Amino acid sequence: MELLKERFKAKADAANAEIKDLLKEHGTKKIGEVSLAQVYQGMRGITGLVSETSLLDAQEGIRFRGYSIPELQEKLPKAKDGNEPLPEGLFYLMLMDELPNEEQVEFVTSTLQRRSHVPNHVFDMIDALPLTSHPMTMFVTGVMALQTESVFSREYAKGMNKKDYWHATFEDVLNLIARLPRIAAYIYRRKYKNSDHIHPDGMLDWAGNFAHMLGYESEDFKELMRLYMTIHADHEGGNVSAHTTHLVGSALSDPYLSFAAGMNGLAGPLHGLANQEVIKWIYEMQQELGTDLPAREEIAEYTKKTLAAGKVVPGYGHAVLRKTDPRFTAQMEFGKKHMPQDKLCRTVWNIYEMVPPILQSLGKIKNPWPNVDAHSGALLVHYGLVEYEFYTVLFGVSRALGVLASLCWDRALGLPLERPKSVTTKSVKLWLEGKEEIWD
Ligand code: HAX
Repeated sequence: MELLKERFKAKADAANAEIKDLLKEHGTKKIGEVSLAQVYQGMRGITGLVSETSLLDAQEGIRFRGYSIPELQEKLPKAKDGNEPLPEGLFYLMLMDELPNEEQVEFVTSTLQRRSHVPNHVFDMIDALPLTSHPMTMFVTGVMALQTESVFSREYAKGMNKKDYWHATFEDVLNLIARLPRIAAYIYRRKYKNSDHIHPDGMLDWAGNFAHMLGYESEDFKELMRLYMTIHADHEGGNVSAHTTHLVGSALSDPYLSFAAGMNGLAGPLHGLANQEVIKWIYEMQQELGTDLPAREEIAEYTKKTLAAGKVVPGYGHAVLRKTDPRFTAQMEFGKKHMPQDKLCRTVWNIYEMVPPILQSLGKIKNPWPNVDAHSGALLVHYGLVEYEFYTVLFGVSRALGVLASLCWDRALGLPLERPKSVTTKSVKLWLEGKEEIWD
């Protein structure tokens, strides 16, 4: 671990020097313009953040430190006899900006294993919530309870030198990532399996052990978890969960507080909760039509009905992407390989044929194509993980890898408190009338 930290510190020092020079020479260069519409419409397209771990291209999709998902599937180390990348390897890549070899990934796996103990009061806090609570509420509660373990907040209270922020953050980040699968699996077994909990298996990789603790032992499911945990990990800095984690972290809130805040954002239906909404929508369609394999025309009619009721079609559209999400494609390929006859997957593929032209015909939707959430639930249902309210927790465990690697960089680069300017409509009107210069 010390070796990993030393190498991270060396990289961070080099990056700091580079950014200092960059800003000295180019700091006054304009990176874009902001229109009034952007100010009112969710700041779409405004470049205003640095997030080192990944970059999203509207046409090509996500690249993690320059690598696309198919490239990661090819280049990242895999479990023995496995085909999917180990998410620990992606974490290493995002953190260290270099592809890990097998030994380096094994080191991350064993570091996480050693740090995975969850204190009892975390389980007590989760147990205090009614069983009817949403799994994301339980998840955030568990993370908040775990904040008692924060090295950052303890060291800060002692008067930590700002040069050491990165070091305390690094410790918290590894501890938190190590413990999240245990917390998530505890929630799943408590809510859906009569609190019949399963002990961790110290011989398994991070995602394989997570699958085991959830109660799914097949190799195929473990492979799905490795893929799932890899592709959901990061989507550059502006999405709600990443941005919130970064924003709250910018106040020097410790990684537990920052991540919990990000997870509250992931729990929204326009973001991570869309994965449960997709399966719920398909189940409701099946029920209404009385079939578990609706015909394409029936899907089209149901889609139009959903839109006419003033609802969104979950799993479709994106604030940045303008093509089919490569995370959707990766999951579709997994489905075609492992379960080509599965009726729910076939329905997802039929929806993919029928929905985009309908959304496009409305004329207002910028991206009619599926996002990551359009497919994930169908794969989980195939292996028996049918409790769709739990799906966003899986997303959250994966998202920790990206947003927490980013938080290490935030602290290592000394990124300051985030504080953009806001305006009131009254001040905008005065500005338009030339009576007030509100931006000076
Ligand atoms: N179904 C119906 N209407 C949709 C739509 C969809 N799937 N996607 C966009 N629209 C509507 C918007 O609601 C908006 O309508 P109004 O003008 O009446 O307000 C209009 O089309 C323009 O929206 P946009 O500019 O194309 O999209 P946004 O950047 O505003 O929103 C969203 C992006 C992802 C929030 C949006 O596409 C959506 O609500 N999709 C469904 C929910 C979903 O799948 N969310 C998950 C996104 C990926 C993710 O974060 N995963 O975690």
